[in-house]
Amino acid sequence: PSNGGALYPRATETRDLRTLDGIWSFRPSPADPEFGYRNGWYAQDLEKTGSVIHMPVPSSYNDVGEDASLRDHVGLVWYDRRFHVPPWWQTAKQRVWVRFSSVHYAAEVFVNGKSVTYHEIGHLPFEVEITDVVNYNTSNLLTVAVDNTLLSDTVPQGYVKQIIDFDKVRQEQTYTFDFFNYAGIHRTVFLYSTPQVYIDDVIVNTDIQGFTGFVVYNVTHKGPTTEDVLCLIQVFDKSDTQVVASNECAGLLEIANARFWWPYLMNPEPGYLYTFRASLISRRGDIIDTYSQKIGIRTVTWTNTTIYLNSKPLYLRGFGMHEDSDLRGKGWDPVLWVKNFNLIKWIGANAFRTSHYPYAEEIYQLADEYGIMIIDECPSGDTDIFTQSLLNKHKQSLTELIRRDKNHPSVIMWSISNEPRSAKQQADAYFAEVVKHVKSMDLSRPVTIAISQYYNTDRAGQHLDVICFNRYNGWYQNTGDLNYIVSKVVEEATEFHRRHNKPVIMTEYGADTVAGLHFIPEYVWSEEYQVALMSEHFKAFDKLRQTGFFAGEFIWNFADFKTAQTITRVGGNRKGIFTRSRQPKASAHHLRTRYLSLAVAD
Ligand code: GCB
Repeated sequence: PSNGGALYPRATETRDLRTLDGIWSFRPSPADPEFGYRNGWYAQDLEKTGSVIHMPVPSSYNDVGEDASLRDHVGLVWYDRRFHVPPWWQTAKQRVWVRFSSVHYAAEVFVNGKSVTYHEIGHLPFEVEITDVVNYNTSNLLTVAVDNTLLSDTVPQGYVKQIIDFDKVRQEQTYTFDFFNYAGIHRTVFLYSTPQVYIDDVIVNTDIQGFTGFVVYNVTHKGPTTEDVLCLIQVFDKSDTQVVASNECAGLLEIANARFWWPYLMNPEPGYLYTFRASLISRRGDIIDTYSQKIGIRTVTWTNTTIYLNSKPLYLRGFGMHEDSDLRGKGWDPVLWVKNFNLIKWIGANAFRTSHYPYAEEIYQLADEYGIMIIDECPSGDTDIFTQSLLNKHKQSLTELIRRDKNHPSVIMWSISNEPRSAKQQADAYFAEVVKHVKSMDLSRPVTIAISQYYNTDRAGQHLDVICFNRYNGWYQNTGDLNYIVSKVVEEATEFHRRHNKPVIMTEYGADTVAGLHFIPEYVWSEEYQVALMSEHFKAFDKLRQTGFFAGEFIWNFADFKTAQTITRVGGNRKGIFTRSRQPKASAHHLRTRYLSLAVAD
């Protein structure tokens, strides 16, 4: 695993950048995982060791073919492509890096036949320096072996069974979460350069007093130095005017009459961002390295009833989402996500949860720009068996998540799990430890779990700052009956607050709905039923809002998404208020009316 600062790769005056996205060669491995290794698939072009298919990067590989065996493949697949490193990178003594923004689930990377890194846990970036193994005068071979197998000690967990069918052996993968276990090189692959001495990390925290914004920062560097390295820190406003500067590599900046980062619709100018530019300077005054990123000045605070942004009480209105779309599965797609954000704004939401894993970094950058708040969830899914090895990986996923997302103003809360079996005895010590780990890295944001166990059996809530809960009244409970919803939702939220004395959010409720299916009176799976079920929840939320401890509502889900095949899903989970192609169901219009009216009250 990488141990660097995980800065998002950017080209600057001192750094170059190119992407390795495009069409790669691809071949699934036979069931024997050693087969490709024994036959040297990592050391020659895949094209030369057998037949290949074309595979787009970034994308999940599952849905681009016509073959169920590719969609349902369990185990290793191999990817490769060639790339050139510009010779001037060598002349300029640049270090050469390759960075994978996400490969699900595990990846071993080879350059010119040499193993250069291994990374486990999807949805998180990893980078490795490859200066010593690349050629400048000829092309280089980049090979990636990807394994989608989920076991009892992977994050998320899954189970694999060996199936013997006459003379054939195959693996069958099952898992407890319902979204499809898409796999492959899911996000952009970057080839980039840095100087020998380079900025490794930038950590920014912000505070507000009156009209003044404070930026507490720390810029760290790596690489051999014979003399002290100085820093030049500059902050620019939106019109590129420098508002403050410093020569300290770590310190406190004060911005008088600062523009603060506000959530969408809470302020006429939400998502105000400054540019924070850090440069390393030699004693002679030369610029050694420069890196820029956007920052927002805002505070997140919380009490036992309320979450505040810039000292204003927050009421979160949004949804759980997925990285999911036709053909590309979980592949990063700017078209999809600009559309998603336009729909989020259209509907008047101010937040979403990155259920149930960290999303592409570009999505957080867009959320920063638009003022959309994020509950940032680590890779998680219904943790069932609490072992030490799982705990270690769970902590590792949070280390990598916080390292990646710590500077985003949009990230206002960490979700350390979705629907763990938190009624189990071991869940208590397990989550105490996970929360302690998060707090050792970041004290500036509250920690939560989307709880599915009932308040009288859950053991994780006591360790959290904010209680989130998921419940499907009128769907999985009392199917087809809307009468219990108001009382059940009010009771559950009230009891969670009474026991823990913390703000409470409903992070999931909803009903599967086939777009175009209509029934009067409302009947399960119809658009009318989804709307009616929402109306009952709205009544409950309005009652709860008067209690003072209820901090938000998130419908499940933003859009329909793919699941494993079961008889409870029609082509996937249909709880979206948008279809998978992002067209509104009646529920989207219904939600819009509510969210826009809530926005007026902000
Ligand atoms: C849940 C899970 C979510 C599922 C949802 C459902 O509780 O958190 O991942 O998709 O229920 O629709 O069953």
